[in-house]
Amino acid sequence: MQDASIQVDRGQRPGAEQDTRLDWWRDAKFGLFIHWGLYAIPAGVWRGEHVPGIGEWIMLRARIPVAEYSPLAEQFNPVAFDARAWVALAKAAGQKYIVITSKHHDGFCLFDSAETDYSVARGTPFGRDVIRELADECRRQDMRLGFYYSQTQDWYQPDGDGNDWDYDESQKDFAAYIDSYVKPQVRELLTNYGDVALIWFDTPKGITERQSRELLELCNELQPDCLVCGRLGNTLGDYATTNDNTIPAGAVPGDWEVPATMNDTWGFKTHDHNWKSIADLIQKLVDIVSKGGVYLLNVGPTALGEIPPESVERLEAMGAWLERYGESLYGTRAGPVQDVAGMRTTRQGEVVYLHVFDWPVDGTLVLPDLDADTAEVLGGGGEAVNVVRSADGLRLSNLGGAPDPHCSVIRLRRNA
Ligand code: JFZ
Repeated sequence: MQDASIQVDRGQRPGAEQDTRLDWWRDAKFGLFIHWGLYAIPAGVWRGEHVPGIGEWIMLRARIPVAEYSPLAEQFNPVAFDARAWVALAKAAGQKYIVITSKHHDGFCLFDSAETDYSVARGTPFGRDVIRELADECRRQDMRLGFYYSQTQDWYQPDGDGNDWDYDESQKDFAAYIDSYVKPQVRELLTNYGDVALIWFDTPKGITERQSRELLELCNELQPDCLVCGRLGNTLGDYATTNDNTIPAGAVPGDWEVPATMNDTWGFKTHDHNWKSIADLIQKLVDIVSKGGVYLLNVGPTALGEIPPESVERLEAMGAWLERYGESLYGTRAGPVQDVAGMRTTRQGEVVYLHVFDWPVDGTLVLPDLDADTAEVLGGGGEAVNVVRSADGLRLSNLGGAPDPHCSVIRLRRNA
């Protein structure tokens, strides 16, 4: 049960725990996912009709022919795009890395590629290399940058996977698409933009073991420190991802990440207002980290290049919380107690952090299966907390009022 929501796409290498290339990512806990491309223009509406489902899939969901979808490029002019502001927002949110769609399933590229003119750099009035601007800005602001890259599905390339409304599947040469298009593009991404933190491959579908392995070897050859997400396929890659938006029921060993949305879409949609609350998002972050995972939280910028204000507000609130309580998450590992309702734990060496979602009105908590000599309410009034070992477990009292409306934190220590 606990492991059920980790996808089969997981990277499971023998000895992965010893692989120190992942250490920064294991400590980071929180990243920004950016889904941005031509789909931001229809934003979930085609020919006046709302197309249900995630926004970046509109081309497939509405079976839009390449001849009608690709001219969206001529309209793509995101004059409000500001790499400096995007990176600054991730910083303010307390996020330690950014992953952006360099090419999603629709095939449109956010980077300047010699392999195609179907890119923001060559095929739009905007004419700029978005990935270059972000990479430069990340370097300036000391932020790690990774690239989402759809290696199997490409609905624009005649030999790519997925588009059966323009192209005859039986005529496709998928191997040629991998060898003469995907590999050169991965080479470009790992050659032209400086240090790349990770490559986020996705939806492996029918990619063969050999094709996945050759892509992995290419990444390792070009940038040995670049991590490869488990959605490369065929159980290759450095770490696992859960099903989108799915948090495991309990602690899961190994290296894993939860990719997640703030509403119900990755790519921007005008119709999607189903925003998760700030409390929910903070508690999800705490929940994931307490189980040993990493949270990759998405924004879908508009066609103008603006991150929706609802997303900005949420990220800034999460950053404000992390500013105060970051020590209880960054660099920690899964906590010793997993099953107490409304509470989570993380561990850093001998220190245990107790996260309390619903602060007790009577200022008292009883915690089975926990042991400590001292307890300190982070950002609390500074009153000494009473710590008593009782038959029911560790009893904390004189906790005072809740320091935080979303999640308060108590630091537990044992005497040396
Ligand atoms: C994929 C993409 O198709 C989608 O557009 C988005 O980029 C998302 C982050 O990833 O969607 C998936 C992939 C895998 C699962 C679910 C949705 N899964 O394993 O459950």
